[in-house]
Amino acid sequence: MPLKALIFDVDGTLANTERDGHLVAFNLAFKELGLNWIWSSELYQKLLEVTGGQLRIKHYISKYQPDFKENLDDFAAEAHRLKTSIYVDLVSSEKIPLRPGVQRLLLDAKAAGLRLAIATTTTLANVNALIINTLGHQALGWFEVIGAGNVVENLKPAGDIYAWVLAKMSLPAEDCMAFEDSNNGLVSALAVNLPTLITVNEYTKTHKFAGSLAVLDNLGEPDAPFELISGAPTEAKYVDINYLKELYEKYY
Ligand code: XBP
Ligand code: MG
Repeated sequence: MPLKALIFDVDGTLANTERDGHLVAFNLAFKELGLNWIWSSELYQKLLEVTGGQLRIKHYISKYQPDFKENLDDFAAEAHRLKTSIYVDLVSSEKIPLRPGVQRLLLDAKAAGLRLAIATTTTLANVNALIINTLGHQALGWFEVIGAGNVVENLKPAGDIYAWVLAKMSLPAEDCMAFEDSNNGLVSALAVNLPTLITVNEYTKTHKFAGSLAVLDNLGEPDAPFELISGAPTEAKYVDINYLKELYEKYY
């Protein structure tokens, strides 16, 4: 089939790292810095509209801590460095699991000869830690390109990170499919014309996802079918290469 590569977002798509990793790490970093800022899950859902940890911290301060006196750029950089090291420790010790169907689909895709890549806003160290601690060190080699936030100037929802990954793979968008969990991620993938399959999570289930291939609750497993939230009706019960082919052929 003409579909040659799958490009995965990380946070919220491969694992529920926003809720179980990033949010926890931001709060621990603030505590370690002697600040009494505690981001609730409800607040974090709103803050997620701003992608990238440093930008999110700056946005939070401008909106919710107007009396904060330190230099914003310097503070955000330092707090973010601390947050990243806390996150990496957390992911390495607590083992945030992959979402349903992720490992199975990656293995199926590899066996089918599909090329794999990652396009994320988060820091490379975070991606590496998650992959190593869920799939093992060797799995880093499954992804021929890992595009992480700071290699491009404009983070999602800009299309820069997907454009960067496509250029590195020397593939046109029509040979690939993207996997995302959020509207910011979808807008980023669509900016470079990548057909995109959505799996929602608790933070993104209210997003609209206009232009996606389909919206599912998760990728599903043979004994735990996905729920089709929107998109063309299908006989598929879980996302496998056949279902991807079905989506891809309907799209083109
Ligand atoms: C992920 C993000 C990131 C993470 C935190 O978005 O927005 O900011 O929340 O990671 P996406 P960093 O899933 O769309 O790529 O703190 O390392 O930025
Ligand atoms: Mg995401």
